[in-house]
Amino acid sequence: MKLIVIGVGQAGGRIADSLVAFERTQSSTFTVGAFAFDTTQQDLDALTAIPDQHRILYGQLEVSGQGVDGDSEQGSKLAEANCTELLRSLDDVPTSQADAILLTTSLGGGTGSTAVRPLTEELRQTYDVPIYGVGVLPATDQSPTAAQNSIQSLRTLTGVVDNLLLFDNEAWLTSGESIEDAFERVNAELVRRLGVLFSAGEVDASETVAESVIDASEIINTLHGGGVSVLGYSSTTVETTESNPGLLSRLLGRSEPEPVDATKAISVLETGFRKAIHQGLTAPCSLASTERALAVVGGPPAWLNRQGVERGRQYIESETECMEVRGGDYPQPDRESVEIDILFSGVSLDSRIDALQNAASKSEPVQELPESRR
Ligand SMILES: Nc1nc2c(ncn2[C@@H]2O[C@H](COP(=O)(O)OP(=O)(O)OP(=O)(O)O)[C@@H](O)[C@H]2O)c(=O)[nH]1
Ligand SMILES: [Mg+2]
Repeated sequence: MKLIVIGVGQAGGRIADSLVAFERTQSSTFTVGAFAFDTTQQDLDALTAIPDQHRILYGQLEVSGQGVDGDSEQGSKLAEANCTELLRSLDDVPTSQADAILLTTSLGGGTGSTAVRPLTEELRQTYDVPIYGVGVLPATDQSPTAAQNSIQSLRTLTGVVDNLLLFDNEAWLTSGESIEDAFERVNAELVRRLGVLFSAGEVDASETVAESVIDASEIINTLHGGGVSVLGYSSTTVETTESNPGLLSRLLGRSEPEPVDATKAISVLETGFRKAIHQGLTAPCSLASTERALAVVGGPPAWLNRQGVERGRQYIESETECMEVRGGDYPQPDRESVEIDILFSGVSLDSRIDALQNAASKSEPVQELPESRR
């Protein structure tokens, strides 16, 4: 699936930047352009993968490149005033190739979380592809302002973007780690899940033995219907041995992988699906509320056993009670692990919203999130 990726604010910019860096490790490309918009100069300067000319500072007259420090009112004003100009920068990439636009941001800051709505509204004037958000929830005890901003932006953004993929810092940050190390680690976790999903749709089917390759429309159909989504993931190292090449293979200059014992492959896949569902979610949620799901099974082709993949799909159905579960392969002949990446779309997040609402109430009151958006 080809994407235009726009990271807004510090967390958003870093996630977009890491996604571009991840793409460079894959055999297929899935971005047609990547951008970072921010009110903080230092945070734009710290990015490494997004080209300089696509890192754009705004609001410098008002905040001198220092950011809005969580002030959502100011963030919102700056975004409203600058979004048309910011989006002009998209003119130098082949936007017509994009299947969707991805806006990444934290939900607890003042810049990114308030820019997504005006950017989305402006983008809709020109593009008719779906616009997805990736939003990072703050740790509960981080600050009442972050909690308040996140409740507010969740409420706004779920009604604005076509789907909001959530990542919850509370579930991923651990104590004893410097905050910079922690962010780098958790961003890598999020980006791996996003990257596998989007690059799986870009494998060239003619070059692989994949029986079912995912295309952009399947990702779009899974995300269709709005609401919030989470991603589950697991990775299992597997043996990859190459047999002595036969005559044809030698003539063609390639060696064939040795067949993998079916029972072993099925077992790896079954365990992988279980882990992806129960240990690897980007945000805790009630899986029983899943409306649609999509599983990508990546790894050396010999390990992508049909029966194992089908059992995994059935397992998702039984855990989510969702009957709309799509699946596809992501053959990666050079890898030594089997990766399972599952998108759960239309989930509800009850207990996290309650915790953030409690934390937010320690400062000024915010409007409650309507039941339908929980
Ligand atoms: N997962 C993750 N969270 C981050 C990262 N950087 C900041 N955060 C979290 O994001 C929230 C703060 O949002 P930022 O993205 O820093 O804010 P901003 O959009 O730049 O807005 P201002 O700084 O207020 O102008 C807090 O909850 C942080 O813990 C990151 O790289 N990864
Ligand atoms: Mg910032």
